[in-house]
Amino acid sequence: SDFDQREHGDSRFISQLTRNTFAMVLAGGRGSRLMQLTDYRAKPAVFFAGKFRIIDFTLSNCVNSGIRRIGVATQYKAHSLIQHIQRGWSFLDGRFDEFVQLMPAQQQIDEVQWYQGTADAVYQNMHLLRRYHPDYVLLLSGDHIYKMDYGAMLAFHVKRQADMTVACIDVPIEEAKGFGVMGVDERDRVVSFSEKPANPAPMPGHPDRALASMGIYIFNTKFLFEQLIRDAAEPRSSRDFGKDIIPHIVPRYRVCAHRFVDSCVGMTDDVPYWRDVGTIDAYWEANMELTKVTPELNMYDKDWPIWTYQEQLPPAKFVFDDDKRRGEAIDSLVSGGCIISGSTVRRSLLFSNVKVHSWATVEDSVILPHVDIGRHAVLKRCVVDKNCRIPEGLVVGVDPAEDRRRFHVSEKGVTLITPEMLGQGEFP
Ligand code: ADQ
Ligand code: ADP
Repeated sequence: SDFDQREHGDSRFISQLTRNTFAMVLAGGRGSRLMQLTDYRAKPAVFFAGKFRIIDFTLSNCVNSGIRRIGVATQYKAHSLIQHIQRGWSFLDGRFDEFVQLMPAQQQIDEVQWYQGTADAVYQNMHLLRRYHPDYVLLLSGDHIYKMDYGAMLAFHVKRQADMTVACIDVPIEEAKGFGVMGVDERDRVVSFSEKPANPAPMPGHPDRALASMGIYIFNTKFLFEQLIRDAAEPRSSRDFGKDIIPHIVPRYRVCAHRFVDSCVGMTDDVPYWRDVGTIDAYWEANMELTKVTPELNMYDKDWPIWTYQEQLPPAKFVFDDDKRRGEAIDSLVSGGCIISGSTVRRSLLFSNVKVHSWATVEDSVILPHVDIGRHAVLKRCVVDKNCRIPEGLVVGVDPAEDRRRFHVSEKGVTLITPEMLGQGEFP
């Protein structure tokens, strides 16, 4: 048959690799540029795309790639994240040696300290990793929205006989100072690395682009442990992969750069999709993009489902109110448990259990779960946090000076509304 022996060999080869990999998701960062959205939850637990949390995309990538031994290192404001993982990610089957395991900081080797940098978070869990004796450790961040087949990156790592492989993407040079920036040779071996450089080096032949680390690393396990132990004995180290470990190993070992385009999945129009939704503006824009007719992020791909925890809820409902005003939503994503009654929703995302009452208007907004929008309220370009009760007649997004007085307004004029700002905090 035409079924090529080599291809068959390749897929067997990759499934061997993914099975011998342990993925560790670093989910302890503060995400402080998301302002009050991360007051009570870590960035990976922030809601995204109408029914998911940010970390669901990374965890789904693992499961869909066939990597099903996963640890999640938590630290900052972890309650909401832990609850989400426990409720939503316990479907993996321990009988097949599949699991998502929580790795909370502070209970490990050194009891007086929380995790320091990212390398410390892994160092403190080495004894857990050892138990599973994986050949490879895949280190991920729980902060980004993207779809990626880590199997392709593993195959690259092994074929290139690398000690470590970094996933990379090219970014506009003016954005590069927020990343680890790399130089590579003609075979994509990394020859230089600088973490968040003030003057990023451009890619050869592309003065306006730089090659950025995505913070996704594959290590041979033994090599990783050696490096973590070495770094831990280094008094001046900040225990960080980007700042300490990678700059140390690049000139001494074989570090390769894997191009994201070679492993991204289900692209629309061949645009590789990867977003850091780290600011209110980026968060709002990435959500808004999903209301387009054909968004760049395809959430309908049966071959690459995005898993999450979901409550059992009745279907979204759209009703005429008593005055026969139509309740409607257009160019919008509306989740279970929502009721839109005699009101209009345009280009918006309503997460679970949002109620929109008569004469209200919601436009270009992201409304998180359990929000109640009172009659005659107008919300334009807003992000409304979970559990807000928007009072009757409140108008937001029309008079920026007025909005700034009560709420947080971003550079691009997106208004963030939280229960505290409305005087509805749990502990006022
Ligand atoms: P940053 O994202 O700025 O840069 P960092 O703040 O260390 O690096 O966060 C990396 C990930 O680890 C995040 O998901 C964060 O939540 C998590 N994290 C941070 N400290 C942690 C801790 N102590 N315990 C558990 N989790 C923790 C990194 C790289 C750059 C690269 C960018 C790509 O350092 O080189 O370009 O990611 O986004
Ligand atoms: P999420 O909204 O992220 O799913 P919760 O609504 O359960 O999670 O909130 C996360 C955690 O923050 C919970 O422990 C909750 O009690 C706490 N929390 C939420 N809002 C406040 C508040 N205004 N003051 C103090 N704690 C809060």
